[in-house]
Amino acid sequence: MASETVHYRTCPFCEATCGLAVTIRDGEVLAVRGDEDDVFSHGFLCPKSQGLKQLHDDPDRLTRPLVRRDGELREASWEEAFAAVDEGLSRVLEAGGRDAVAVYLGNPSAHSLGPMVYGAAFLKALGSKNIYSASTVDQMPKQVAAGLMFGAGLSVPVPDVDRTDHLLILGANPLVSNGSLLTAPDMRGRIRAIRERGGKVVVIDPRRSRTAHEASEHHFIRPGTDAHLLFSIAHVLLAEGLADPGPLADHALGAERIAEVAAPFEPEAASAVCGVPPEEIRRLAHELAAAERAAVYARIGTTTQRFGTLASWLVDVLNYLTGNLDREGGAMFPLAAVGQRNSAGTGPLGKGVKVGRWSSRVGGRPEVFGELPVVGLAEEIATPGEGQVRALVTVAGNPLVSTPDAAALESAVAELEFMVSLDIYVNETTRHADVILPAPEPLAKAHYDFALYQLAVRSVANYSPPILPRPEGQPDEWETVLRLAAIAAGQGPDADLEAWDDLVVSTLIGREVALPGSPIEGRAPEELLEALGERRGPERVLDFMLRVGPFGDGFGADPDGLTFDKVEAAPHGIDLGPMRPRLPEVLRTPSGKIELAPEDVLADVPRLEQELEAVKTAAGRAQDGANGQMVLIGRRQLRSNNSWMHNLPALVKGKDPCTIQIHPDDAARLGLGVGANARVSSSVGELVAPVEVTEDIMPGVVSIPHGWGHDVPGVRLGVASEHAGVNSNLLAPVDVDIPSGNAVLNGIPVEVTAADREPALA
Ligand SMILES: Nc1nc2c(c(=O)[nH]1)N[C@H]1C(S)=C(S)[C@@H](COP(=O)(O)OP(=O)(O)OC[C@H]3O[C@@H](n4cnc5c(=O)[nH]c(N)nc54)[C@H](O)[C@@H]3O)O[C@H]1N2
Ligand SMILES: Nc1nc2c(c(=O)[nH]1)N[C@H]1C(S)=C(S)[C@@H](COP(=O)(O)OP(=O)(O)OC[C@H]3O[C@@H](n4cnc5c(=O)[nH]c(N)nc54)[C@H](O)[C@@H]3O)O[C@H]1N2
Ligand code: SF4
Ligand SMILES: [Mo]
Repeated sequence: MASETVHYRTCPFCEATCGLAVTIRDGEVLAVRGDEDDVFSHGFLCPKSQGLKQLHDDPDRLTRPLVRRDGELREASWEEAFAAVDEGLSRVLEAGGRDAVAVYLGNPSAHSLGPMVYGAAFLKALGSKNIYSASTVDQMPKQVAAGLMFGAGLSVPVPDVDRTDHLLILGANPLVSNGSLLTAPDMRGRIRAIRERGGKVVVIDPRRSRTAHEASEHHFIRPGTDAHLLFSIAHVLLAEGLADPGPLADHALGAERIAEVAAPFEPEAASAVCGVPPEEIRRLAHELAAAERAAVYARIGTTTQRFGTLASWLVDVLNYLTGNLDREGGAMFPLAAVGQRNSAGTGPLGKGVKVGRWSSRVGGRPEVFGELPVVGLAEEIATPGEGQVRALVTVAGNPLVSTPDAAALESAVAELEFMVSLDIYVNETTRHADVILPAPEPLAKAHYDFALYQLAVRSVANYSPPILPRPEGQPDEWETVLRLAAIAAGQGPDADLEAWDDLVVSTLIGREVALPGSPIEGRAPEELLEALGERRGPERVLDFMLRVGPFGDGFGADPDGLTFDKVEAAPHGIDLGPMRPRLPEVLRTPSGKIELAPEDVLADVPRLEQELEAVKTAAGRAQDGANGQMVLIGRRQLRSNNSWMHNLPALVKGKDPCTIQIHPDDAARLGLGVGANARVSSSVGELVAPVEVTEDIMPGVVSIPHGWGHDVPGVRLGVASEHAGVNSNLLAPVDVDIPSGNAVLNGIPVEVTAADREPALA
């Protein structure tokens, strides 16, 4: 009998980066447990961790490429598949130019070394303006706000949950999501600990979420109105002389503008819009100011809404006004061992961030961090003319489920001349592809949380090697990404990938030696390349980045510093301590100061004020509508991961999670009984799903989880199709937060009727 071995690795399925112990025998996965010795998660894990085993066992997971022949996706060899990609992409590039090929990068590409380390090389080789990602249905407003204030898009202050006494949470449900833009395994334990040490946790959410149940206090808020509430809290702090940024004031510009723009947002006025009573707004402000150490934290409920950038900006304005920015127990800047913009070279002076350097062809939508808002993808495909998108490359993404007006995007995608997907399933999106290139399962890939450690409450380094072999002939994911780069560069399907890998490393080295303040500033690139030795692939890149990073050995500058060898030799990870104050060196702004009042953000205040005025003049909020119309929000579920872990039996067993949650008063008013079906319609679509009546949702609001709707023709997801649910993004019209172009996915006006009745006339 073959012997069992236990391997320690980081879970790749969400932002929490839990350490897992995986037991293997004979290529079979026997068990997945929490790693008690993991320096960060100490044994914590959630049900999704079992996805490592279930994904390994899933017969629908692709291991060989599929190529469309006579209209059917059929198995092919890797050579045939890459030849087909070369033929398809070259044809479109030749006829339509670089912009004719669009790319969509999905969420798992931020959890996977291949796309993270080599994705940029592919995008550069392609040279298309039509780059899209899940970021513009997610956190882009926070990146825009933080980028403009602090000088880098990932300079996002993170609540120091382990040392705070007061945590104000808006639009996040970390007990279910396990934290986002906040890498901290076991958020339940960390939130409980705040209360156990006498602190307070306050949740603002249109739904009494699991996190709200665990908190000291919860307030309902009308969807999409967080900027009003946050402005009003700022207003109270400033009007009552409670604002006290202390030594932060030396590092900031523009404080006087905040008092100006906050002036109209008196609690009575803001309350009429957001629904939080004025005396409660005052109390929230007073308690925030009085707390010894407090942090304001907001997530996706506040970014995927009409005023995402204003809300995201105001969160850090409050952290500043209360003196809690960059202070232990407040909102702090993490220090990652690898790849962090805000620790490369020296601050506080830097180039800062510019948005809108170019715009999309059809919608004139401004660029953000080198990409275009994904709400514009359908129109770029569907609208003829020069620069029309005729081919699409998806990498670890399912935009036909995850992005607004899903029906319009589907019709557009069906008309493409060519589509290739780097994915693991034939799902709602990839069923349209001409070629599917399967990525290896997570256990057959190396892992290092490059992106998420930049948002972690402790500095951690942890590398996981592959522990299972890849099927014969299957390239690693990073090799496939580089293969796509070579094809995009016109080198055909058989280019020498080693040369590409060398090029990527050499480019990084070249940039770093030219960077003032780098530990290797001015050194000879050849010498450094040689010092990296025989290693290749992402491990060599990681070695380089670790060594030039803030904890690195600097290629000799600090012999005790980190190298890849040291990190590899620590299977439970290396803990490098809690967050520490980083101002002003963390800044990379043109002024060298925190830019508290960026014009690009303030430009959206008049739009918010219009809403305030509209309510004052009793015209009512357009968004809430008249005639008992409701608004739609989403929700995440513990056993789900956006649109894609629904083919794993352990995660979908039990009762149907894809329900319409509605308050008992609304259900009674609309004649919706428990278990009945309701029809929900919006300006762009409609769907029918079972009703779940609950006091946990605010009257006037309905909630449907995103990521479902698997019963469409052509998908090859046996289990998920039996637990299909409905696609909530059929209801989301194309509507954006203006400064960031991020989609509005919460606060969508809808009409709800009993499904057995005729829908109201459109
Ligand atoms: N209404 C509504 N819509 C939303 C949201 C919401 O809250 N409400 N949330 C938004 C958010 S935050 C996000 S991040 C997006 C997610 O949007 P997407 O990133 O488009 O969708 P995912 O469901 O994450 O799809 C992941 C895809 O990656 C594939 N995959 C999984 N693992 C791997 C791998 O290792 N390699 C490769 N190559 N492929 C892999 C899966 O098969 C799947 O096709 O959805 C957004 N959409
Ligand atoms: N189990 C599980 N974990 C996940 C995911 C998953 O699908 N399943 N997805 C991962 C991804 S990609 C991400 S981005 C993160 C997201 O992580 P979180 O941001 O924590 O995500 P949610 O659980 O959707 O929490 C958002 C909350 O915002 C509330 N909300 C909706 N509209 C508004 C509003 O207008 N104002 C306010 N104040 N609140 C509002 C919702 O009711 C909900 O409780 O989770 C990640 N983790
Ligand atoms: S919380 Fe996230 S990282 Fe931890 S086990 Fe669950 S899915 Fe994996
Ligand atoms: Mo996300």
